[in-house]
Amino acid sequence: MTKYRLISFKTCPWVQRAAIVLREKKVEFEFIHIESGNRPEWFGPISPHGKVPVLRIDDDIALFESNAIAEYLDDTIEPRLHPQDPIARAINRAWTDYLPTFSSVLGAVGSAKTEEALASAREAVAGALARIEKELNGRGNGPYFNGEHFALVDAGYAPFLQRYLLVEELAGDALSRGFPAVRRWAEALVARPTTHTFPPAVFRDLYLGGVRQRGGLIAQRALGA
Ligand SMILES: N[C@@H](CCC(=O)N[C@@H](CS)C(=O)NCC(=O)O)C(=O)O
Repeated sequence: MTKYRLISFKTCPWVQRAAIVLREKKVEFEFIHIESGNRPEWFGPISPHGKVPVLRIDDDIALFESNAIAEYLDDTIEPRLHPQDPIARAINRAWTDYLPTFSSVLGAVGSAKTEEALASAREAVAGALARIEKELNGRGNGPYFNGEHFALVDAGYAPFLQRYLLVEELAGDALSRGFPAVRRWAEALVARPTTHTFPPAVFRDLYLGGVRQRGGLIAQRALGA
C-alpha cells in the first residue's frame, strides 16, 4: 500500500488544504509536524522553497506546493473533486489561482498594528469578499462553490475562511455578515468534518495564539479588554 506522509506546521493553511483533499479521498496518511524555527535536516533537501506542505509518497517521492499536491491527488485517487466539465474546471482553477491574494488580504487584518492599517486591511477584505460574493451569487444556492458537490476549490478556500471567521470573532467584527453567500459558504466549509485536522476548540486556541503573538491591534484590544 502506498505510504503518504504530510510534512506540516500545525497551523499552516496550505498544509490543511492538502490534508482536506487526502481526507476527502479517504486516503490514510500520517502527519509529520515540524516547527518553522527548528527544521530537521532532512527537510531542506525535499522542500526547494523551504516551505510546507511536502507530501512524501513512499520513501522516494516528495511533492511540494499545495496546489500541485491537490491536483496530483485528484489526478490519481477517486473520487474526482474537480468538475468533469472542462469549462467548469477552468473556472474552478481560476478562482483557485486567486487564493494567494485572498490569503494575504485576509491575513493583513490580524497583523495590522495601527488604526490606519486595520481600516485599510478591512477595506481590502470587503473588496475581496464582494468579489467572491458576486461569483457565488451567480452560481446558485451552494452550499459549496459548485453547489452540492465539494470540490478542490472548496478545499483551497476552507482553511482561509475558517481562520478569517476566528479573527472576526476575536475582533468582535461582523464584516463577513455583509456578504451572506460567502458567509454561508464559509460556514458550510467549517461544518464539514474533513476541514479539521484538530478539534475546532484546540485549533482555535492554536491559531489565535499565533495571532496574539503577532501583536496586531485586534489581538492587543482583545487582550486589553
Ligand atoms: N505556495 C505555497 C505556500 C506554502 C507556505 O507559505 N507555507 C508556509 C507555512 S503556512 C511556510 O512553509 N513558510 C516558510 C516559513 O515559515 O519559513 C503552497 O501553496 O504550498
